[in-house]
Amino acid sequence: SSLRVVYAFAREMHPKTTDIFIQYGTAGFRTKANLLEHVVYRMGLLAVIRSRVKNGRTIGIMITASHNLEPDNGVKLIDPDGEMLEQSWEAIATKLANVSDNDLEATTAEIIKEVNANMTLKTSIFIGMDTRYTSPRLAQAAANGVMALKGTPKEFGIVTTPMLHFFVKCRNDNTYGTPTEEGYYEKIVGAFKNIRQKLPVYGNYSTTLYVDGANGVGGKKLNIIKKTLDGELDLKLFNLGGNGGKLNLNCGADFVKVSQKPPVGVEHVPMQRVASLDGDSDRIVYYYVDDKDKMHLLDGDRIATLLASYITELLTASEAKHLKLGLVQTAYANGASTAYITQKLKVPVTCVKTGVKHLHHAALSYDIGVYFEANGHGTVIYSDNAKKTISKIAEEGESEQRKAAQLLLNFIDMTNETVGDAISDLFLVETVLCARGLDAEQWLSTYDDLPCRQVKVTVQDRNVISTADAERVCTSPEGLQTRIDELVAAYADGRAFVRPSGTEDVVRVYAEADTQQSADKLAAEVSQAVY
Ligand code: NG1
Ligand code: ZN
Repeated sequence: SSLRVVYAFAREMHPKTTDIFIQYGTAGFRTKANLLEHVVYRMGLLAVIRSRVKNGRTIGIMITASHNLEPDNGVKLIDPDGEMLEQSWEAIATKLANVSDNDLEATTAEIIKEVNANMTLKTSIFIGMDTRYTSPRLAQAAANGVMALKGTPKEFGIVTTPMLHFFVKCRNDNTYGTPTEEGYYEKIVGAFKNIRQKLPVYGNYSTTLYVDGANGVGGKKLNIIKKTLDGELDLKLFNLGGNGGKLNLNCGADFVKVSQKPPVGVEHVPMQRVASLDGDSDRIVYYYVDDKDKMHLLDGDRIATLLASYITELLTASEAKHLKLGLVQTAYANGASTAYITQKLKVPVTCVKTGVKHLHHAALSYDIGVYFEANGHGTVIYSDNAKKTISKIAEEGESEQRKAAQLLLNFIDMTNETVGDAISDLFLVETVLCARGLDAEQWLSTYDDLPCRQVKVTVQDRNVISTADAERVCTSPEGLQTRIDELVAAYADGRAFVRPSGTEDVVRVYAEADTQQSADKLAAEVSQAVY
């Protein structure tokens, strides 16, 4: 059969050259780039099967290893509404990725039967990639996989991860926007410009924003956007990938957040706010360096609280207060942020397991759900009911109400609701800072973060650690939680937890306490207990 030819082709072109088991984790498959070609080819096959189970709706394949260093790469699938691949398919993906070349044909046939895919349906698969030098070759392997099962690949070349999520969503729901890079700029940057016309710059807000592009794709795209801005924002871009700058190396959102240090490659002007993106531009954190050379971090928790409080303000002004707004965090959220949100903002908070799919899912239970990981991955999602209500007020409300609702509509348009998006989040943050006339120092002063420390511990088998209660409690190995409790009890404002990473072969330890010294010490002690 023609499929025979397909599998012979796979063996020739994208052979499985390793026996190392690979798992579809929190962010798809991720490992050294040279171990991935057969995996990506097979994800091309799986994307077509997935699309045919979804009535031929478009599926996305993104080639990226996000904040990891250059030698790594990865692949993940995007479901029709622009969300992460449905969890039950992760096991299917893992199975397909690990079978031998000899078993590929039979396993593919088995999967097709199991999921009941109608293989006669026409299907288009969107493929995007980040800036890694190994990405083009992997994107080609994905396209070959798609064509092998008679799907049509559409390659977008180098795009941010959230752009590809946006394109997939638009392709399957044209009311959301146009599935092109221009369509993305038109919607998101267009809404930002629109809102700037309504909210003049005032107070301590300055339109100058420095950006650390992590030597990845996000900075390059902001460079395109910069040319279309007309004084609304004066972007000064650093780490754009030139001058020997290496992807994510000592720069980017993950480096800044975890090391609590400013990135290399950025000119530091005291008190100047800087936005730091990660390698595929789905994370963003802010920071500034003060006149004593001390860095102050404004992370995902800060962004979440800023956005939630502004949306609450607009909801009140538009008299749509009955819409329920809630915030979703993980155990990594700084305790001070959670206290501020619940006690000062009076916004309900849900805590879920690490991984965007869990946050997104929990956010769906609110009319308006703001979700952010402390590392800067997050967005806001609005229910149909919320959108309808706000649109109605924007048309029919009293003058003041109408104005607030119209701002809210612009705010919604500026948001990439499919997934956390550094570029979209950047425009959202800049809008709120401008609306409130804030500089970075004032933004920081809304509450004081508890000093914290995050470290990695390498153990023989990270999966011996199991957790419960949104990863805040360790259920095995026996005795570990008791030990952690004992250690924590010795510190004022102490809190600590451990969990196995879903993307690296390590156990992560997080600790916070009343001073940096204590947080560091507690993290070290808990690491010792894990070891
Ligand atoms: P793991 O490696 O499971 O901790 C990391 C991040 C997640 C998420 C994923 C996907 C932390 C502590 N963990 O997961 O939040 O962003 O990568 O990129 O930041
Ligand atoms: Zn990323």
